[in-house]
Amino acid sequence: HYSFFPGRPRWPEWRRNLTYAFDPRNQLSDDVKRVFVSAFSRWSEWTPLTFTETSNYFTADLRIGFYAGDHGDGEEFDGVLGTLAHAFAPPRGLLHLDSDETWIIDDVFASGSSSAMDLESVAVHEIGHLLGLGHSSVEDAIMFPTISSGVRKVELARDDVEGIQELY
Ligand code: TQI
Ligand code: ZN
Ligand code: ZN
Repeated sequence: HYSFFPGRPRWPEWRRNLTYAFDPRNQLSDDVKRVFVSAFSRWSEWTPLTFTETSNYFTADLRIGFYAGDHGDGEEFDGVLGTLAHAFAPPRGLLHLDSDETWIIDDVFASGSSSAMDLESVAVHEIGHLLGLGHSSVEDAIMFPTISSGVRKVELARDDVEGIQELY
């Protein structure tokens, strides 16, 4: 079953058209940006929320970046595997990914590394946190707190949909 963060934080009614931006220092490819378009659309399909990319990183509601090790928010990354990414509950809007991971952006590269992680799978999970979902005890749920390397799990389960619809 789904859960929320303590105090049930969520984006308020007047902030339902959310903007997102990528840290300009990362110089991300269009392929990476397309993964996020897809990941966001999986949540907007079931909620009144919309997600639009903006080039202004500083004014965006949601800020996405790839960093290694200690990157200044007190939650440091740990190299390959272990922590892959983290996101903060509303209204902070930060989604960080560990740049030391081998990220699978495109199925073509999926067989390359035994520790590669599917970027969209992790992005869909972290966006759930950005919107206010905690972890779920349902194994098929996107918000279940385990994923294996190389596995692609991007479809919201009924449990994820019920959780997000209770919040929005
Ligand atoms: N990062 C953890 C996560 O996103 C960070 C975390 C731990 C956390 N406890 C939390 C975030 C409580 C919010 C609330 O769950 S992770 C998975 C999963 C991670 C884990 O790198 O371990 C995914 C990132 F669910 F598969 F285990 C993405 Cl999909
Ligand atoms: Zn961080
Ligand atoms: Zn999580």
